[in-house]
Amino acid sequence: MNKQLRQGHHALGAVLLLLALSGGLLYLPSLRGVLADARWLLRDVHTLLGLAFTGLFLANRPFLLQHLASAAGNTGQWLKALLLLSAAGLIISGGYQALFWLGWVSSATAMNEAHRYLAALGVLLTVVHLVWQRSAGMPGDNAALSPEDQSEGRRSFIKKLLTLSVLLGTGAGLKWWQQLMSPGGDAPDPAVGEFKDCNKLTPPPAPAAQSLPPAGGGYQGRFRSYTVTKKPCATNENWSFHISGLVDKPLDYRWEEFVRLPRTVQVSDFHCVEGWSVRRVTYEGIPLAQLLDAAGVSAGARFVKFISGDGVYTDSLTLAQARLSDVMVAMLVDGKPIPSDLGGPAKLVVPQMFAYKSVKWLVGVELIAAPHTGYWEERGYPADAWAAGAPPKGL
Ligand SMILES: Nc1nc2c(c(=O)[nH]1)N[C@H]1C(S)=C(S)[C@@H](COP(=O)(O)O)O[C@H]1N2
Ligand SMILES: [Mo]
Repeated sequence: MNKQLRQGHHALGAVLLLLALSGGLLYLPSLRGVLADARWLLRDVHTLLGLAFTGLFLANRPFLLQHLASAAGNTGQWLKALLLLSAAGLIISGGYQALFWLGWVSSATAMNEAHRYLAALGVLLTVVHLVWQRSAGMPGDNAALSPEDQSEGRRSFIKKLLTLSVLLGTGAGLKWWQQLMSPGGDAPDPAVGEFKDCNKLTPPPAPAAQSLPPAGGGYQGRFRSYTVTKKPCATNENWSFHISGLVDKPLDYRWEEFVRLPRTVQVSDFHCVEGWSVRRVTYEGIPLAQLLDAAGVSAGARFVKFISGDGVYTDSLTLAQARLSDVMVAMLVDGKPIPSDLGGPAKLVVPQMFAYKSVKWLVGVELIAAPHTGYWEERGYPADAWAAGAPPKGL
């Protein structure tokens, strides 16, 4: 490897390391709350690093292609070839995510998943690559081993690591492919039951006929169970639901009362602003307009503020948005009580807006006169979060 190539190669490696770090911080669910204030910065840094990586990758193209060309006949080169292919895959899937952020494509679920699997594979392959290069010695080093011993050791080492990475890579690839082809898998039982549920509420909400079996046929895709706090657990003692602020009659429901209120069933899609969606979710709950009418909205009220039982997360809608017929306080998903991981026992659902508006562990609704800036809106997201880019007609 000549000096220039080696420098380019090391730059590529350094950028990759920073990409893995920033990407890991963006991904790790447990860091969502801790790093919330830095999220936009992290995202921009990650995107710029991705651009730099793409530039370096393309600039190193002749050298990289050599690896690919010689891969066929040489075991050691396979690793590099795999590494190159995952880097190319990361560039494509990452680029697609950037297009989503620019609003040029409407959803990026599959690419988003692919990016995560490829990143995991890429990190693994890079570690193997580093160890392998180290054990092999850099060209020009004073190798202690004879060339034969060296290549012998190299070969058995690379075989073990390659087998491992190919196995892992194939597993990840297959999983992604399955996801791509049939979102949600073909399990007859939708995945609601797979999420953790620490709620202990009696009686449970009994599903309506359109909920069980779910009118939407079971949701397609996978919820990621986001939270910026510890996940709260509800009991009959600690849970209640209040409607307060500028209303004629403030209401405070115990669970036993709340679970008896009339509910409706709807099928709607769920879009996270970060580019993943879950389709055809069957929600059963109380239309928000029904709750607002029960409390009686005073003349001065213009906005509705939503309060989470996590004590931190809030969001808001204008009164007109809140009265959209598909805005509901959902209590069941696909015929099952919403598990605590997905925001149960009661979660706001605003299907036409990005899901950061859909406050999980909803315990309160407050009618207010002045706008309220919600959790993610304080951190840069727009208050009007129409997933289609524009409000529905008449709003
Ligand atoms: N209380 C609370 N509600 C929340 C969030 C949160 O962190 N806390 N995240 C929002 C975001 S950004 C998304 S994408 C969805 C995720 O819903 P899920 O965890 O059911 O997949 O919840 C929304 N509501
Ligand atoms: Mo989200």
